[in-house]
Amino acid sequence: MISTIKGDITGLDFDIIVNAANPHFAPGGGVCGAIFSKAGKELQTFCSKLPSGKAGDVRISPAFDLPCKAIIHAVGPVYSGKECDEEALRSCYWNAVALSYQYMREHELDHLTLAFPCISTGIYGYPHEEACQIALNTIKKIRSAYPDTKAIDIVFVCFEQIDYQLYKEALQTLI
Ligand code: AR6
Repeated sequence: MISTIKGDITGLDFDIIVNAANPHFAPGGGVCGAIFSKAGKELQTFCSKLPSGKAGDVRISPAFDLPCKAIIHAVGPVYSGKECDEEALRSCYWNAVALSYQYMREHELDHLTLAFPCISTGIYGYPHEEACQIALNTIKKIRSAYPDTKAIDIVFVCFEQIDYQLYKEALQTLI
């Protein structure tokens, strides 16, 4: 299932929540700031040992004090209007689902819950509507290329009304 809710991703007791991260996997503002402050110092210690990445890359960490089980840190692109932005944003969603699927297999789960924020649409400035279309098209593509990934229930957690409205409308046409 693919759905959307409005709210704060840090409160969810999902298997995995996704962080809109920076290339150093360091604490920051926005959803990243909320995740690091609620997960506790141990998350910062863990993430400081991760190799730095580039836009589109993902890493996984434990959730420490958060109610979910793990966090996937996805490095969104800083919006520049170039074609590479779209490719990088697509990679965030594709790689996060692929890594979640790997986690599901490793933990011998037959089902997994995964929550995404609207990556890059805050501090990184990606236009909301384009970002929403890229996110949903990517999820659609990976589910059709790898049908086993349909065992992952995906929820887009929108902090802002504009995103919630966009996802609600786009999901109606997608389904
Ligand atoms: N739960 C869900 N979504 C949230 C929350 C929350 N608690 N808080 C904010 N959002 P942003 P980016 C939404 O700025 O644009 C950080 O400093 C927010 O409304 O968090 O990818 C990182 O370290 C927006 O829709 O991430 C990076 O340096 C969405 O999350 C940089 O910001 C993404 O906004 C990443 O920028």
